[in-house]
Amino acid sequence: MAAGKTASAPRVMVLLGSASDLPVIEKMLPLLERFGLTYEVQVASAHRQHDKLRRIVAQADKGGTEVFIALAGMAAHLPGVVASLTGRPVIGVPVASGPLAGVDALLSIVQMPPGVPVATVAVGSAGARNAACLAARMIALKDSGVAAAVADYRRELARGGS
Ligand code: RP5
Repeated sequence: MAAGKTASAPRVMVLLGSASDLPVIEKMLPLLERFGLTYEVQVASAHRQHDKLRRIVAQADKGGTEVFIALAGMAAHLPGVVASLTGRPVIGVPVASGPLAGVDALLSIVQMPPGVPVATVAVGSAGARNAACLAARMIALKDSGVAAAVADYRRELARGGS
């Protein structure tokens, strides 16, 4: 669906609870590209499309996807359900889509039970960008090319970039 996608499993799988969450990843996708990471974006609600979600995660897991990023608003069970379906790292991004402005999603995503972790970032687009940075830092542990791209980005921030 998105640029950066490859024929095999993407290195980063980005899952959205709803197509209405798409604007939140606008600034995240160019970052994944900057870090040289292949990715795929899929909409798969934990509540409305449970079977589809299971299939996507199983296929990505089998294909070698290294990190999952899951965004959701309101009750926001998506990141936690993804973490229950894979042993790979899951980063959760709370979306401010309901009357509680993302506090609901933040608390839902961060409060995982022991043994099923979700690395939770800030609400909204800033959190989504950090999800890309965190995924890159994880993958950089074993990939010097990605590590170099992360270092380059950090140098840019130090020069006053954003
Ligand atoms: C969540 O409910 C989604 O992640 C979205 O943020 C919110 C509203 O979804 P829609 O009603 O717009 O599909 O599951």
